[in-house]
Amino acid sequence: MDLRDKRVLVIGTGLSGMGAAQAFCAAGAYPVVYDENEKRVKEEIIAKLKEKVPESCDFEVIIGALPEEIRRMTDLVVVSPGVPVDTPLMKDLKKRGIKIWGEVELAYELGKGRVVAITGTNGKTTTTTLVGEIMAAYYESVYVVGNIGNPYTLTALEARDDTVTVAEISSFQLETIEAFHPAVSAILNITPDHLNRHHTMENYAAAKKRIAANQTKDDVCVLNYENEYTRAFGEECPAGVIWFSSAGKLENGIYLDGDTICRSYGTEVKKLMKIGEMNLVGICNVENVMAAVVIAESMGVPMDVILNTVRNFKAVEHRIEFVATKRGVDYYNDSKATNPDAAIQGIKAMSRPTVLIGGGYDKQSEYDEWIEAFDGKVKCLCLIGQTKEKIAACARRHGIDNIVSADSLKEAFDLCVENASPGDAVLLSPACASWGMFENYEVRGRQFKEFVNDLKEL
Ligand code: UMA
Repeated sequence: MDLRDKRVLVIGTGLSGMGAAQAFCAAGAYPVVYDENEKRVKEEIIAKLKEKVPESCDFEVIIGALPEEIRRMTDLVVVSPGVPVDTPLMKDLKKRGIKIWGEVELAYELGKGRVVAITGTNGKTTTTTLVGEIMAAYYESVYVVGNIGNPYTLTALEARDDTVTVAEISSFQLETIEAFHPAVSAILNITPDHLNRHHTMENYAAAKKRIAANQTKDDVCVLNYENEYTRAFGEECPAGVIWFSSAGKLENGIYLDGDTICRSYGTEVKKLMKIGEMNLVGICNVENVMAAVVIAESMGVPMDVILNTVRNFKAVEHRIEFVATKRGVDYYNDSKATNPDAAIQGIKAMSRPTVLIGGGYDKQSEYDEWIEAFDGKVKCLCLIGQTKEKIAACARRHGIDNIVSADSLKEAFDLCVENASPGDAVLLSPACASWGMFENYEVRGRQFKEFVNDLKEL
């Protein structure tokens, strides 16, 4: 689509919206940048954008209500992922027949080269980061973008025909794609999350599956054989499927056999590496590595380059990240565990008595499976945030009584210090989003790490 002189509307003034506005300016369009939240400061947004766009770009910023004349004059809307597609405003724009894209669709339209797109309830960030590192070890022009916190639109205009863009894509972003067509896609797993936004598991899974909607048999979709939703999707997936499994041998795919990762091509089986060669802990990370290996292989990277990068790869920040040992206690930051399934991986990775910080924003999740995964290891459960009572009630039903609660992360941290003894672990793995207490999970994780680093030895 030629965007020159088009009147476009960007909804949301967060990372995505600001990225989209910059891309529109660079493409010669006139963006109206809009945010429903009256607390956003118009002058600050204008100043921020002015720093980043050419002087000739004629943009406008609107906060609060969106005037009728803007709705009438708009040719295209680009919506941020955090904006639900069924709000009254979105319904009104749709009714008017205006084209609505997500920021990912806009970036794809503007970009060049091949795209790898990775989604899944958990493991997206680790897998995307690892795939990005593998690509960078072999190709010259590589961008790692998307839900990982680096808006795709910011690099799309710089992409060349030989560029590889590795994109972490969320279900929110997939709801608003149209022609987005990755050469290689992956769905790592689908477990309950974001049900307040998608309402049902079926809707959530349907959004995830859109990642392959424009793929053909010439493309590749990497899927988890051990997840009921992704296994079923293999039957209808329009791309050629490569499976991964941490639980059993596969005839054609990548799997864990004892402590060895193997790649099978029909009757030929190659032993790739022992899991002890990885610097990552937990079965979830074995799955992430297996997915990354076949994604990279499908993108034409030689296996020796792939395996060397895997051997050197360290855990990403906020994902079962070891912080420090203080007063004989090991501290781990798993702030990225924003849903119960991710938090299950966090507690499973602990091998000692653990004081666990949980709770946060209420996404209407159920916590039973997470609490069952405690497996006798959680000696004290310290709860924060909107969900603290719901989680406490659930924990009590599962026979856990040592529960304390706190009004802030600092208070929770101090309670952990009090309750932990030498030889224990303290784990921040909240099973909930951080919203309401923090801007995002990164801020929550960094604050936790600061408290750990500031803790004096006795
Ligand atoms: N807003 C409205 N109307 C609404 C809702 C929101 O105007 O109805 C405005 C808000 O006032 C705010 C802006 O929209 O100013 C925020 O937009 P956003 O929530 O889409 O946030 P961004 O800062 O643009 O960040 C988004 C992703 N956020 C979400 O999907 C919620 C970031 O993923 C992503 O890194 C970034 O784009 C760049 O691509 C974060 C996330 O939490 C990490 N993702 C979820 C997850 O991983 O579980 C999906």
